[in-house]
Amino acid sequence: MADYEFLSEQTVPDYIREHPELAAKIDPDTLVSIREVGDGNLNLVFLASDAAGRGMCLKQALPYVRMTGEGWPMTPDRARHEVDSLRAHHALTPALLPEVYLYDPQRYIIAMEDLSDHQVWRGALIAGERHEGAATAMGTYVGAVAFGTSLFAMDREALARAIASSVNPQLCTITEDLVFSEPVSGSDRNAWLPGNQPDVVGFQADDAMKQAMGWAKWLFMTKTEALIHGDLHTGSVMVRTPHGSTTCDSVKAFDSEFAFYGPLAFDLGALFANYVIAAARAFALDEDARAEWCLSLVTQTWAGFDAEFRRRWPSRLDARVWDEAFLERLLLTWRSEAWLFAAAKMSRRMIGAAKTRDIESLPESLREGAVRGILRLARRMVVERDQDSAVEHLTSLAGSILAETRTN
Ligand code: SR1
Ligand code: MG
Repeated sequence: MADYEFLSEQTVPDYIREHPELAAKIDPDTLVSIREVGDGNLNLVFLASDAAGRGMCLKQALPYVRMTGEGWPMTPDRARHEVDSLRAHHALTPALLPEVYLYDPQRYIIAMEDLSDHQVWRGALIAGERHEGAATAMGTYVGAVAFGTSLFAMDREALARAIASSVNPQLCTITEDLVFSEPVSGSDRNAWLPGNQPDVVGFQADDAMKQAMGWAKWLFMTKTEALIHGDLHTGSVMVRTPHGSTTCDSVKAFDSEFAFYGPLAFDLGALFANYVIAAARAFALDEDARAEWCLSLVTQTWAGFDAEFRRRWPSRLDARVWDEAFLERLLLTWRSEAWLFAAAKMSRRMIGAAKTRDIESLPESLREGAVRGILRLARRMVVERDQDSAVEHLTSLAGSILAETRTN
């Protein structure tokens, strides 16, 4: 039994009324719409709008995983990790995150900017839309976080306190199990199409893949580099374009309840993996030009990241030891680790729990080839990153494998 009250569409007006800082943003007496729109795996999400057209989002963490129900308890304190990271990241790149209005630690509710004039990027990608600028913006976001929440920018005491309060073991355990351990070693939560049985058997028998996932999990559990988002897939990004345009005028990362001080390249790898998944869908549908465009997002994100990190680099603390040669070596390390994390993130979505709609909404006959291609690509990536981790190499490898393995 939870010891706090869950929000409902009926109680949202009173909740706003009871909090003057919210009632100043939206009129609880003239609400014209209140909808529960949570479509993620974990939380309740309400969108409210008033007669003057003002909106607000109220997100509440449940004490269990919504995807499975009460049988999988999960700390609602994850909302604190989300709000702390949203605030820290917003301070670094205000345009790329929603504004937080209030955090209620008794009921684990975050009140924040309404983004209902945006779309979830994954949905837009599935619909075949283009949102130019979104991938670069996400690279900028990760670059700002990489620098601004790290030892390059933070006072030693403040950094230690930030690391301590970011420790998020329950959410990290989900990632450690679902992303790194279970796909390659087996779990009751895994599932795949009968036609992909040989692909999964090959994947799980691949010693290089197993070694790579062990390494990736170790990095994830030991590298305390920056306050990463922790779940930066295309369903954690909102995009908006002006009417008639395909160029974004707003891009926002959200849903950072998995945030903790972890390996920076995990966020890059999550983005890369989800671009590959979007490309696999497009190849499966014989939309080759679109698939190549999806793969070009990898290059755009890396370029945005690289540019933003380099832009901030001159203001680093202790340039005595962190010189230009260090910078180049660091960027190469992150690029190679991003390949590794991308391989983990793309294969978990094919084998493990919590799959992606990009692939699941394909007819089974097409899904089989898309899954085969992604698993084959992941196996190649964990090996090839040691030879050449250029992003162009990743996109050309992905293009040839995904085009070759598609089915019809
Ligand atoms: C039990 S949560 C399953 C997945 O949903 C989240 O979005 C994360 O990706 C997590 O692994
Ligand atoms: Mg999420």
